[in-house]
Amino acid sequence: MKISFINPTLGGDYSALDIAITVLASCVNEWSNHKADILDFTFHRRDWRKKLNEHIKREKPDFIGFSVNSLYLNHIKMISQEVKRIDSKIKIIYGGYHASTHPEELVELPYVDFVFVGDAEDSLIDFLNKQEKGLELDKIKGLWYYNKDHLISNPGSFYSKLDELPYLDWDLWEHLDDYLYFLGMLYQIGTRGCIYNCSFCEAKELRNCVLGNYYRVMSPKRYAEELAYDWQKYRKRGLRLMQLFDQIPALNKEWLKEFTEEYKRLVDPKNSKYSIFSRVDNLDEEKIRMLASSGCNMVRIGIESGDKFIRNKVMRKGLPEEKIWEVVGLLKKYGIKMTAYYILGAPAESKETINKTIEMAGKIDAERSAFFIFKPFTKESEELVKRYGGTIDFNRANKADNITFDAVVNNKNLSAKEVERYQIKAYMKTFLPHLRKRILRDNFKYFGRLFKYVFMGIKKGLSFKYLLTYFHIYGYDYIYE
Ligand code: B12
Repeated sequence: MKISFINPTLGGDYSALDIAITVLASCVNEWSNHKADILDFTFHRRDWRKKLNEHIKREKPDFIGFSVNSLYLNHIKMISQEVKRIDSKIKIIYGGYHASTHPEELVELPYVDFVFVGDAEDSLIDFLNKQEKGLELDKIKGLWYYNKDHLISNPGSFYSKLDELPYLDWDLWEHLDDYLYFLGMLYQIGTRGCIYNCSFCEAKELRNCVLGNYYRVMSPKRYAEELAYDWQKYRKRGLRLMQLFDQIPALNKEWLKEFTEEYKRLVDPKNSKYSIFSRVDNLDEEKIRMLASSGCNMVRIGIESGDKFIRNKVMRKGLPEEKIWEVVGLLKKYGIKMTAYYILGAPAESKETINKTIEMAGKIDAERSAFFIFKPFTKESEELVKRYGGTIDFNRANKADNITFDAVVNNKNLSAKEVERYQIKAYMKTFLPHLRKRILRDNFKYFGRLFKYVFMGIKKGLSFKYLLTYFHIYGYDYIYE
């Protein structure tokens, strides 16, 4: 059997190098006789229908799979209908976050044949085997579908044998060299899930929709080995940084100690930089010293809001302010750069609270400050918007396909439009000083690099808005420095 996974990034966000479909395709190709490939629309936003048609004619997939993120659902629906228009015999499979939390919604869509709830490393291969042999599908883990008029809805589970996973086969991505040029990084994840309950994050709801332990870890040795393998394989092709997507990699000190020591043993930390996510309350001086000595040059931290009530009550992040300042100081002391993430326009947000966030961001003065816009894609978020007297502008919400731009909530004392204005104010306050420093230091070199990066990007069909943003977030640091 042949399955093609589609990366439906028609909105222009070329940072969406999807790990989920890469894991699944790598498992199908490594663990079975079936064949899996990846069809990526990131560099084909204008000719995706032609690209899709050619792919179907050439590769003749039996199935087309999508990793359904709530914000990509409209793109995925449009592409799915085009697949059926080209060849109605192709079966369409949905999986991923929105599929696991909203299977009842997606299984009703006329062009969707199968929905998988939960992880699918092994259940997808079971599905392909049974399809090939024409066997009953009704016992397959996490599978939802209509058997004639009878709805089959099997509970899904989390995959736990992470050490046994094949290495991610990034060569499945046709435009990998373009990603390495425009981003300079590859993604990896050696743990799955999270133990925290932030109200704006889908993690909590996913944990309630899927069976098994949500938080799982790969052995530090196995994880470090795969990273070393990626460095050896992709360094010459422009790899500059391993961007790790583990949500809480620094939670366990013993795990972190073994991981950083193994990583140092396998690669030269001076030219094998990596970046991690972390919560401030998962970090202390000893952990930061381990990270600094093993090549970690960037820690990406969710501060979320400068207002204590919004940060700890509404968002339920639970971060004491003094811990934020302690970690900011320690990262500076050990020369690790910081990306600070903030969310603007959350439930209960007002002019006072959003200004507190901008004030705090100015004081933290992270190397990079990213001001995302609140999107109520969790059921709890929708309730919180209402509870604090806000409303969701569904016209805006239906068009929004990212967390980087575009506000969709009108709070009692702050409209969606005002949130977008404050986002500009926030970047002016935090980004301009860094830009000024960069231009004064690099002068014409800065403009030369900017022009080349954006010109190349436009030529490759990328969006000007994202090119300008990502040049300063990823491009400049990872490609030129
Ligand atoms: C890593 C990550 C990314 C990576 C990789 C995406 C990925 N899915 O792996 C990148 C940087 C590309 C990314 C981008 C975005 N992300 Co993100 N991301 C995460 C993160 C931190 C971890 C996800 C993870 O564990 N991935 C590892 C893979 C292996 O696990 P998985 O995705 O669960 O996939 C398994 C199953 O779901 C299933 N499965 C998945 N897809 C499919 C497809 C088929 C056909 C089948 C059968 C099964 C199946 O099998 C997979 C293997 O077990 C989560 C946060 C969190 N708490 O989880 C947010 C999260 C998934 N992201 C989120 C968002 C909003 C985005 C963006 C829209 C942000 C933006 N740029 O605007 C984009 C969308 C890109 C996209 N293609 O989906 C939201 C999604 C919420 C929702 N309701 O959809 C989350 C939950 C964070 C949050 N705040 O809530 N993200």
